[in-house]
Formats: sequence, C-alpha cells, structure tokens
Amino acid sequence: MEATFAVGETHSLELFVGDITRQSTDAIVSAANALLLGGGGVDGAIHKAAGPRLFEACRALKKTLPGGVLAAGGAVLTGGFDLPARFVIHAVGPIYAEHDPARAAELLESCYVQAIGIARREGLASITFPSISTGVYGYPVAAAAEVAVAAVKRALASGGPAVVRFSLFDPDTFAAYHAAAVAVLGAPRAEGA
Ligand code: AR6
Repeated sequence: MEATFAVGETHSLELFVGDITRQSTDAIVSAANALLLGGGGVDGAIHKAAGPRLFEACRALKKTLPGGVLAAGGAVLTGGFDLPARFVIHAVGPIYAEHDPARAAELLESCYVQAIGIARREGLASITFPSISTGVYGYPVAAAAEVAVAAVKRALASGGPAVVRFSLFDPDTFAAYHAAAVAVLGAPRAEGA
C-alpha cells in the first residue's frame, strides 16, 4: 500500500505500509522517550537494527541535555550506524493521557516541525517518519494523522527535505494517514496497491 501527495511544487509526501528500519532515506525518525536509551515499539526496532553504537551515541548525547532528558516535543540527531539511513532523528512524542488534547497536539506538532528543521539544517533530501505517539503513548490515530500531515505541510513551507515519507506499520494506520493527507493536501498524485 502506498500513496504519493504533492506538497507545494517541490516537495512530496509518501505514505506506505512497511518497516522503517529498512528505509534508505537520508534520515529516519524514531518515536523515542525522554530518556533516549531505547525502548520498545519502533524505537526498539531502530536500536536493534542500528546496533550498539546507536545506544552509545544516545548516551553521549544525553549528557549534553539538561537533566539528561529530552522533553516531549523535542528532537535530536545521531548517526544511523548499521541502518541503511545515514541519520536517526530521535523525537519524543507526548503521552496522550498526560495532557489535554490541545496541548498534546502542540507537542506532537513540535516533533514533526523540529525533525524537519534538523533535516533542513543538515541539508537532507529525504526523511521517513513513523506514526509518533500512536502506539504505547496512546494518541488516537486519526487525530495524530491530522496533526502530523498538517505539521509536515507547514514545516515544508520554509524548505526542507524534498521527500517526506511515513512508514506506517499496519493498514489501519495507513488509512488514517491517507484520509488526513487527502484532507490537507488534496487527491494523491500516485497510488499503488
Ligand atoms: N516500523 C514502522 N513503524 C513501527 C515499527 C517499525 N519497525 N514498529 C512499530 N511501529 P510506538 P509511541 C509503529 O509504541 O507511541 C517506545 O518504547 C507502531 O505500530 O513505537 O510514540 C519508546 O521508547 C505504532 O503505529 O511509539 C517510548 O517509550 C507507531 O510505530 C514509547 O514506546 C508508534 O508506536 C513511544 O511510544
């Protein structure tokens, strides 16, 4: 399952069902937690595929953060090590139940805006996101998809990677992001089974 949407004249948003650890875009984004030392879900899969050097890089990076933690809404960059992607951007989504819905949306939006800002500053041409916060962190998928697609559109208005992909792990999550993309960006430019 895949679909491609135009974002303005120079960017595209691609949705597909698949494993983010196999993506060879310049960067992949992990749905990390504030401690940055790995976990389950997509973060666990990324650490496993990247190898122990990613854990070491996160440990070194933690030392530069106030209190050793990255607050929800934040994003930081490391290498990709054994991954096909050159970089990993670690973004911490909100735990949905800990905030009122408007604040949760702001924090989720911030993840996407900060990650695209890092990609822009690094001159990256492509980036792949997972569906941040919609697993263990409990963010309702339809609402998260709307925030994510709108945030990507807004962030790309200031430039950034030409290709933004979403690696969605199951058909229901794909359907939610597809609906959000049609609502925010219009009909897809291309679609595949
Ligand atoms: N590729 C793409 N998507 C995946 C993969 C994969 N290999 N594996 C899982 N997903 P979650 P969160 C999907 O729970 O809600 C971790 O322990 C998954 O189906 O990974 O932001 C962290 O360390 C879901 O749609 O992230 C944090 O403690 C989406 O990725 C916490 O979980 C996000 O699910 C973060 O929770």
